Amino acid sequence: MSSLHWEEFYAAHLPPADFEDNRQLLKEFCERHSKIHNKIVLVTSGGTTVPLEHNTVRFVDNFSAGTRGSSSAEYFLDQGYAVIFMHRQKSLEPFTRHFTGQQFFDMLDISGTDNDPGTQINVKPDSVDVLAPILLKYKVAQESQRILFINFTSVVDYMWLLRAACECLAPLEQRALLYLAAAVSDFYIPQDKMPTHKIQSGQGAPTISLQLVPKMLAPLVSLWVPHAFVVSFKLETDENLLIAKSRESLNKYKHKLVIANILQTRKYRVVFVTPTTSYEVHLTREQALSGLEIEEPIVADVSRKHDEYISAAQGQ
Ligand code: PAZ
Repeated sequence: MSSLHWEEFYAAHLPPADFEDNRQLLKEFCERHSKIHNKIVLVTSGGTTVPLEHNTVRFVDNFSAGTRGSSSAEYFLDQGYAVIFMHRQKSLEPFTRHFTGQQFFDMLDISGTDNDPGTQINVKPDSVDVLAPILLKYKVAQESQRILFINFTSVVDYMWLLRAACECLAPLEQRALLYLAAAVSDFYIPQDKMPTHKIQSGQGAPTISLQLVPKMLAPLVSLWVPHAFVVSFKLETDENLLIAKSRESLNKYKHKLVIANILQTRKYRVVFVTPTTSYEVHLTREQALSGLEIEEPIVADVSRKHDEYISAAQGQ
């Protein structure tokens, strides 16, 4: 199974409909924060889809809920970064992730009836302590324009937005950090091999042939953002492959860090693999029970490494 060269991939696949609007938002965001000498992190989050039809009824998806990316985005804001949060539509988002499903409604009280003009909605007193700190952080991030939300659905949308974000981040050089936590499909159906309309069951069971998505980390590191601090994630299900595959990725793409994780244990254990070392970051049982999220120490460590990288470049 051979894959297209990355340039052929872009030539063969149209950008998403709202691409130009997003590109403009990315450009303005990066220019604004570049002027005031902020560091910017691009956090990618959630899984990409692989549509089976142009008028997409069905698609191949993956497990990612966007927990890693959405929580990390909050910790990067705490560390003083401006954050581009590039996420799968309808996956978890910073701040609102704390109140999914019915949780938010359960925090509210309503008095009066639906046609009573005096109807009041209040946050229950015992929920104020939970909601207030998160709402405050959200307001600060929004009002200071330190977070930009950009969303994607398919793997093709993701690739277009990733390259556009890189083009806008490139002028920041070392101050740009890429934290690529999205679970991006390795396989897809090229647009010219996809049926236009819904696949009909009357025609029998379809044979679906997937092709390899080109590895965008190669042009990203060497051409698009050659001075940025690039962190990729590696997910495996076989512990025996985890470190070897992470090291292979570092050797091949020459970026700064791979954060390796196993599907089942990813919420409390990751391994930092750098060109020279590898070490574990994990939560103890007590830390996990107390509500500490592993993204807090992950982001603290990544930010520290990024600062050292900036200082080293300035000292040259
Ligand atoms: O989104 P989530 O919190 O459920 O999962 C996070 C993750 C496992 C997708 C991420 O940590 C990761 O490893 N991303 C890269 C996956 C890969 O392409 O190897």
